[in-house]
Amino acid sequence: MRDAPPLPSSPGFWRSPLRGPRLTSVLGLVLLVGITVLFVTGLVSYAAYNPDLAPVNDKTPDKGLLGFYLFAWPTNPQWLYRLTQGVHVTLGVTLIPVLLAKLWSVVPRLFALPPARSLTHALERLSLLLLVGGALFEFVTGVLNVQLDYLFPGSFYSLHFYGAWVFFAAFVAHAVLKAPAAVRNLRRLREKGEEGEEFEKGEEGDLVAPAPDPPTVSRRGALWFVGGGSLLLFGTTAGQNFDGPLRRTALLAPHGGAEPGSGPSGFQINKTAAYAGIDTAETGEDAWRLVVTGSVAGRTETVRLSLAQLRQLPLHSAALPIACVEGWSTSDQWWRGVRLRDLAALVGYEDDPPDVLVESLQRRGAFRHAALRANQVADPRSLLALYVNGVRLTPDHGYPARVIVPAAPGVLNTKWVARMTFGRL
Ligand SMILES: Nc1nc2c(c(=O)[nH]1)N[C@H]1C(S)=C(S)[C@@H](COP(=O)(O)O)O[C@H]1N2
Ligand SMILES: [Mo]
Repeated sequence: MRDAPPLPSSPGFWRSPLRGPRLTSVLGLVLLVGITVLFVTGLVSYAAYNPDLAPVNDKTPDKGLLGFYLFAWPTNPQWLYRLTQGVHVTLGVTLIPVLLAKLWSVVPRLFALPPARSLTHALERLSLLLLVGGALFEFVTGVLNVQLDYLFPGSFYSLHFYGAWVFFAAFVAHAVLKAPAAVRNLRRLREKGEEGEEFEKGEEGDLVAPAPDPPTVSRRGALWFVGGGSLLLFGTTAGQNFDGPLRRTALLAPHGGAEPGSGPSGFQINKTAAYAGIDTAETGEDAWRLVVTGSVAGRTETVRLSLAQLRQLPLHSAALPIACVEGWSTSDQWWRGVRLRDLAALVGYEDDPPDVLVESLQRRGAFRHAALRANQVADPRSLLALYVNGVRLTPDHGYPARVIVPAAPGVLNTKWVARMTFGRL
């Protein structure tokens, strides 16, 4: 009589000769390093929004203690956010094949029976559920936000933020439990070679197929395959942080691959004026006014400036990039406009400019307003820009006036500015 076909819960069901301590340990250690970097750059990215400054900046107002680490985001070096967010998104995309391979390498355990042998075992499996579910959730929400920014519901930030903490708690527990064995496994394998090695319980020996199929690819070949996938993703993503021909290699980047046009205004545009619902009647020289308000020592002062009047103020230049949370960035552009601290001085803040709330003509959308911290206002390179690369701002880059601040995430660089309120946010 023939045996019944094995079920996924029986070890004989899994026949790939690739599974085992080596594959799982190598992939696990790559993820240990990579995901730690993702977590840190992710937290840093959130801090860069200055969420503790004002409700308009805070995308996860119920975070409570999870905001314990927030700090005042600096303005130096001016490429800071370009680096941290570029690393976050590029590395996240690059690690996708490694994550998938790692999950594949341990998939027999998903079906292991009995579901729980003891309370400890039950807890361990529960933490694995959070680990695997959390990892998939973070990668999927991250990729969706980068790729489908226009479609993603407003909750991306909170989903990705809370998901990161749930995942990371499980990840730390898992890494503490598994990393020593992973290192031991790799060391032992290097010393004694692959075959016939006995692995202790909990050291991934159970992943070795008891009745393996003949190999179709070596383990080294499989690792090259995963690495090649990562390299391909890296090569089609990283270019969105550079100019010229390199940018055109960013085939996977939603904006990066598109030709941003040429000439002085030929750099990445996130939301167009049409998308933001900006009415040209409101931005015309006659209609548009900048309303600047401040209140020093209980006295509120308001100044209204036409575009012509703004142009009469001292104009300054600064070479600064735009770096978006989606992971694309521009090289330094040559902005020219009025210093934010000079605008603060107009309404009474002679020396120490305070925080400011910047509001756009735009009526709907989460990015129509943003708050900037005093250190950002005080930086002499922080401008209300009227020109870029020697020409007037185009409507899509924020005509007649937009904010540009060194090292800040793109979202704080409000376009089509109409109103600035200094102090008392
Ligand atoms: N009013 C307004 N300002 C805005 C936005 C917006 O949607 N509305 N998008 C922000 C985001 S997310 C980025 S990355 C930058 C992009 O500026 P750019 O389109 O000139 O490259 O503008 C910022 N300023
Ligand atoms: Mo952005």
